[in-house]
Amino acid sequence: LPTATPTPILPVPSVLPDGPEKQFVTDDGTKTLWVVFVVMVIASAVFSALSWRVPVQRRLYHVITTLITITAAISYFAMATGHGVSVHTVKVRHQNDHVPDTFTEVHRQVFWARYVDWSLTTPLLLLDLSLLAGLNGAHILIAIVADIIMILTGLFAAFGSESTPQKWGWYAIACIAYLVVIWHLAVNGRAQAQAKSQKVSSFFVAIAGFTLVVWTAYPIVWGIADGSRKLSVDGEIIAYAVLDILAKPIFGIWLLLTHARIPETNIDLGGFWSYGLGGE
Ligand code: RET
Repeated sequence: LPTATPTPILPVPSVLPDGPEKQFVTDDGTKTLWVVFVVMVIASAVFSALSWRVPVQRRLYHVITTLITITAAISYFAMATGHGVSVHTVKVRHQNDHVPDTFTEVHRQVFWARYVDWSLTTPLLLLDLSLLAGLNGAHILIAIVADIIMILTGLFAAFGSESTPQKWGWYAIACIAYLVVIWHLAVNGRAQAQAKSQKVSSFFVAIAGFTLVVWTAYPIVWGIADGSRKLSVDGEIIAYAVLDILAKPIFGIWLLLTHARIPETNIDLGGFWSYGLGGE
């Protein structure tokens, strides 16, 4: 009689080989993305409502600022629903004291939708500030192009391979472009605002100073999160969430309310903006 040999039952390994470490968003990150989406929608509604109370001739800042929060709302909707993100394979360096450094492979999510958002909204924010200061067209153009270069090279840096000169090379180019932006605001913008009026000048110094502080935090967060991967994906989302709320809704409401109080902030638009309104 054939004897049935019992099939050996293999123990299930308690630790499954699950490949490289995963740095992915969790519930906290997703919740934060939804909260910021709602904040941006509310801000857009408030800014639109504020614009109805002023004649078209004085709505330029309202239009620009509302477009900024609408763009952010769209980008946050994408990220909260899992769009605008891709997985980047990176090598993380572990520094050892007495033996050579070792590397491990990590799969990390990079939310590229941010860079799409920033490439549209940071030029608009600069436009708000440039118009307030009364910068000329040449300076506005240079500041905006430098800003777009900053964001796009920042995107390339985010997808650059770790431990290559390429990644930090892109980062360095982005930082130089950022210095060009700062130069235009701090030097040219301030000089122009001073020429306009005392009130405009002190408001410009305050809001451009606020902008400078908030904006400078972005490359710092980037360096910790995307640069050296020391911040989790959730941590990165929360840090950018705080900065985005300061840089867009808070900046926006401050600009629009002050604009309503200081008539010298008005810009003579004429041309196509007032076309068909019969002049005023
Ligand atoms: C990057 C990385 C590369 C170096 C530099 C950066 C600067 C980013 C800035 C972003 C500002 C974003 C704002 C968003 C709007 O709400 C791209 C992070 C210099 C200044 C204001």
